[in-house]
Amino acid sequence: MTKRLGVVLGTIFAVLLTLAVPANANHLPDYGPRWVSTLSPTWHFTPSVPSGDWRNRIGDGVRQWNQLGESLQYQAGSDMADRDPRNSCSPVGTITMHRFNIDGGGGTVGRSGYCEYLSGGTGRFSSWIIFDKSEEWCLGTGDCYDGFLGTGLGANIDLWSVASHEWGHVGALGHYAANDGVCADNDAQATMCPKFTPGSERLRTLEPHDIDSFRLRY
Ligand SMILES: [Ca+2]
Ligand SMILES: [Ca+2]
Ligand SMILES: [Zn+2]
Repeated sequence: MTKRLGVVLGTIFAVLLTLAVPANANHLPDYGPRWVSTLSPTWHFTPSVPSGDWRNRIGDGVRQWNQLGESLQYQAGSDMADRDPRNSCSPVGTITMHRFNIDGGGGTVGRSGYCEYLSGGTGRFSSWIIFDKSEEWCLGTGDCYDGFLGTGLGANIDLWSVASHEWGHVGALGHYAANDGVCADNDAQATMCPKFTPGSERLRTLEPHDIDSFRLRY
């Protein structure tokens, strides 16, 4: 079977939102092909992801989607060798977790991508998530420091939030527009908004628009 690397578009930026313009919320656009041939893909850490809080928060992220009870259910698998997933596809039906520098502190904090079938199957072939090792990650489940990045200011990029968001991309969900009403920086901010405020924990749990969009697909 043949396959190809998807375009890398799944990026979440950690910057303060500007004034959000209320708008009618829309269902999310696709981010690459949906899972079709494999609705029980397995996900795998690589040695680049430390044990403990790192792995627990990534697990918290995938749980948000699994607990919706739809046909797509991610299954935990054993560790796989690390590599740069942007250069080659992992085996069919697998999703790999990576942690390395993307662009230094700030800017992009996480990224997701995929491979898709070109023949011998339909839809998404495999997928991956990279977390930027250079961020001041907040690894717990409580309140993260509210403030901008800076030396000694404290950890303000919420790993659980970023994990929930990137897992949405693994499920082929794209972004809302930054000025969509569901992306206002408040307690109802949707997980699949493209930006969030450092120190915010608002993307951890899914909002109705995220849920509806996932259910439309699976
Ligand atoms: Ca970064
Ligand atoms: Ca906070
Ligand atoms: Zn994103």
